[in-house]
Amino acid sequence: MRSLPYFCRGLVIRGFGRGSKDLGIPTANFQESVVDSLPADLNTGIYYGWGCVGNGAVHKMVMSIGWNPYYKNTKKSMETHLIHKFKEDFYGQMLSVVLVGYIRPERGFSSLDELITAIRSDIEEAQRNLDLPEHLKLKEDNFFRASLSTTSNQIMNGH
Ligand code: ADP
Ligand code: RBF
Ligand code: MG
Repeated sequence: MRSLPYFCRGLVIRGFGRGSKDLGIPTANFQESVVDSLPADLNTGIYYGWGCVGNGAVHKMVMSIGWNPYYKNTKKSMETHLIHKFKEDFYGQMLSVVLVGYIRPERGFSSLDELITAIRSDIEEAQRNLDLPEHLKLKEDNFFRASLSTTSNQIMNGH
């Protein structure tokens, strides 16, 4: 996909409150302006990449972009699951991510169990792919170290 790798950052807002966290798969939802800024050629679907909260460590992540057909959302969202156990929630904080690879389109499922099984397999695929040297180097990208006091646009123009 032409737009990859795609760098973006924005604030974490409250999501749909469906208890993804209770399922063991919390997803940090991006503020609307981040969703609205997506390039037109970046398809909806499931991606993997790297992400960090504030100035914290960079972790592997999986992201769902779109309307969650299983729930038939009317609002497009970008939901990031960081593959790391956090001690606390980070609503209102700055989340920085780079989308590195595409896994699959979003789809509907006939049960919540099937959705969770699919997400677990996405996580495994992300774990494996991100260990490849060409993907590991993005973890060290200056994007994750740039001062957060600079506006995100100024930073992203560097890419
Ligand atoms: P919501 O519907 O508000 O998005 P979730 O159940 O999806 O609620 O939980 C998401 C929240 O959980 C995030 O906004 C973040 O504050 C917190 N969180 C804790 N650990 C993680 C993680 N590993 N990945 C993403 N979010 C996490
Ligand atoms: N929602 C869907 O409706 N269809 C999907 O194929 C789908 N895939 C997902 C893959 C990943 C890696 C993640 C993190 C979320 C996905 N979601 C999908 C979104 C999911 O429905 C949402 O996070 C729910 O809140 C989980 O209960
Ligand atoms: Mg969420």
